[in-house]
Amino acid sequence: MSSLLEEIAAVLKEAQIAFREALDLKALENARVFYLGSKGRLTGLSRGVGSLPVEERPKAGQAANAAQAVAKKALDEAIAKLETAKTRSLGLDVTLPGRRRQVGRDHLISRTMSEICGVFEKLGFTVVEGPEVETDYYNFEALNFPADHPSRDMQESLFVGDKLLLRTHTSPVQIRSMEKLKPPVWIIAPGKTYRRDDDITHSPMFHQVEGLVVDKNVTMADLKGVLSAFATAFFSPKTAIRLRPSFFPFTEPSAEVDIACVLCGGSGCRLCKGSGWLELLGSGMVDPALYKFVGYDPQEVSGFAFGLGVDRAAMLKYGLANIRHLYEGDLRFLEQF
Ligand code: FA5
Repeated sequence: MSSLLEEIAAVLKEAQIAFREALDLKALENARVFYLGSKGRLTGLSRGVGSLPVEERPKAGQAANAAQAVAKKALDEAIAKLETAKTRSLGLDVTLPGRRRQVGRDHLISRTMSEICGVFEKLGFTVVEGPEVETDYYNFEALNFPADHPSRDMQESLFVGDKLLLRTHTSPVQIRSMEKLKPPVWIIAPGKTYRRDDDITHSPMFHQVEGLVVDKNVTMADLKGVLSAFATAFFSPKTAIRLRPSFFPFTEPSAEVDIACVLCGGSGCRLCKGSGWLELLGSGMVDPALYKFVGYDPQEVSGFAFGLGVDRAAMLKYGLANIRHLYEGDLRFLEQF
């Protein structure tokens, strides 16, 4: 038996040295398999206890178990030591350049959209949404467009099927909202819109924010008050607006709304072509003809609506010369905002 005990002691010593001196985790794993694996040397010696005479087994068994425990402890210490060294060596290279984290941000259009919606939400409007693929009924018919209106032409609007098109404005959401809600209605509807347009101030895909108020005793003064509050909050406290007579099939009377030129403040410059004003949006009092499509009583309620070009608002506020900058995905441009 003494020879087995001596052998256990010797192999344990060897194992401790091997573990301590292993240069990396791979070498350490090889040493573990060699001494403590199922066919390892210390494991083998422990099994050898079974072949001793019965009376010798307890002592030898104890010694074998103790040796395995000591070896296991030495192994754990060696693993911890190598892992600490590995982490340290990773963290210690002070010559490596720092890694700059890419921080994302909202695209200028998303930001402008949130700013616009934020102002109207403060004025008591609720944000709603409508589909971008729209039926002829919601995009034109229920908005009182005559059958021969040029924008109903295949050449003007982007049709995707029979009487199905990419909405040309956010105004269909007026009808969809009135169908769902009972007055008072105070909603805004932001979203993408599509037209066969393409020049430096017009894009085939652009964004609008629709506004609709239907309530008791609503007048054009309310329309002007709300849009004036918007212009001062969104552009600058001094920004004036003016209403110019216009025509839309779904509002009567209708008005284009201009803001005082953001560059010259109204005195006239190249941007406003000397007029002192810049066109911002279309608006008007809801034509009572629409109420018959949604079951409202025109004797009971009145309202106003407006449709604001988000891209245009961004161009005016941030001084952009070409609408295409918004859609080219050039970070050198986008990162400025
Ligand atoms: C309309 O779309 C009406 N639905 C607005 C409206 C709503 C009137 C409610 C009355 C009541 P208009 O076609 O003028 O109107 O477009 C509104 C705004 O969208 C324009 O002032 C302009 O800022 C923007 N816009 C129009 N076409 C484009 C385009 N291709 N690219 C970028 N912006 C555009």
